[in-house]
Amino acid sequence: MTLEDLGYHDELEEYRLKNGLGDFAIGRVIAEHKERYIIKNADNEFEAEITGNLRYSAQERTDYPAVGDWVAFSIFDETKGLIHAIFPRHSLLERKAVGKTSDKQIIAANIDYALIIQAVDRDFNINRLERYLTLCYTSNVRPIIVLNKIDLITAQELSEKLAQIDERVTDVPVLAISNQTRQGYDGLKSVLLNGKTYCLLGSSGVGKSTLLNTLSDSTLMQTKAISAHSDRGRHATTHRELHLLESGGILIDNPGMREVGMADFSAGISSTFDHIVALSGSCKYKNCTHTNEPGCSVRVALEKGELDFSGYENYLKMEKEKEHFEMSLVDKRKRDRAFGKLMKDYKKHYARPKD
Ligand SMILES: Nc1nc2c(ncn2[C@@H]2O[C@H](COP(=O)(O)OP(=O)(O)OP(=O)(O)O)[C@@H](O)[C@H]2O)c(=O)[nH]1
Ligand SMILES: [Mg+2]
Ligand SMILES: [Zn+2]
Repeated sequence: MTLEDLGYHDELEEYRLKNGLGDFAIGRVIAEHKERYIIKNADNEFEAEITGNLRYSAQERTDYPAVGDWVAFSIFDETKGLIHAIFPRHSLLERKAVGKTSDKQIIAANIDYALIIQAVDRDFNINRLERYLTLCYTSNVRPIIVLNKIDLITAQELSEKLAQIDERVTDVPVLAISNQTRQGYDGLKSVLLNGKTYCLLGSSGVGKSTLLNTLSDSTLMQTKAISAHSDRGRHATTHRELHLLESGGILIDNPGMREVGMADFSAGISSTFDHIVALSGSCKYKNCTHTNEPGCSVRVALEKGELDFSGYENYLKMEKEKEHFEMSLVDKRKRDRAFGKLMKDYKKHYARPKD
């Protein structure tokens, strides 16, 4: 195994040399456990922390290493490490933290492709697919849709689902597989390229970890059967983990997502709904909301049946969330600024000058 198999490439090497990191070891973060990071390089795995300096200068979550990051580190005691620098990321998958209005959560860094996995039995949902697509487009990650557990439905049912996706989603590869029968595995393996990094996204129980295990022919990750009565609290995977497949390709397994929270989705929404954006160019009003304005081309297309109504509704819903998120960011900044001013005033009035 080489660093290149792990995804290392020329641009990273250039950065390393230009930034005086030549004396450090280079590796990739494959797991994180509460500010302790597991780093992998061609020789070994290391348990590492970040330097005090890095911690001191970190201002937000994105300044800390994430799974998928490339880092420069020093080695001690053979398998221990100290992280000195994080390499620039070519992509960062982030989502809104669950239950928080303006906080973001990092999913993984330096991802080339996301495998968006839905199980065809009860998880299948195109609105949610569109949310994942938007997440990918915003984060500079190429999406691939994977329908799993096709052993549970008939060929007829599968082709109906594929047709439904085709109605709403353009220009995204769609694969249909079964981890149980390995149907569709050849097609899947052909999209897994050596040195490229793939992030497994999807709800809990759709078979992400089973897919990783089956592809690697070993039990890398624990899996768990879904209880018949309730899906709540079953999460089999509780942390992110990066694995290198012997057949080529790097897979990052994730805990299932209960909701695909939106954060900064502006660029992503227009890519997911590019057909609506194209229509909106000929709306009468420039800031048309496509809801009740006269001369709205989107409404006209809907009335003519040229535009799928559920897709349109999903678009409006996500636009609304985006607005809401942006507002809460503005609020947060205002609060932060007010707090900053308070501290400044406090220091001015009460802090004594040093003598
Ligand atoms: N019938 C069928 N069952 C599958 C298939 N793939 C996975 N399963 C089953 O689905 C259940 C959940 O699989 P996991 O791999 O744990 O799901 P996961 O997406 O990793 O779930 P979390 O880790 O909780 O996010 C297990 O009982 C698997 O055996 C498949 O292709 N067909
Ligand atoms: Mg799992
Ligand atoms: Zn309009």
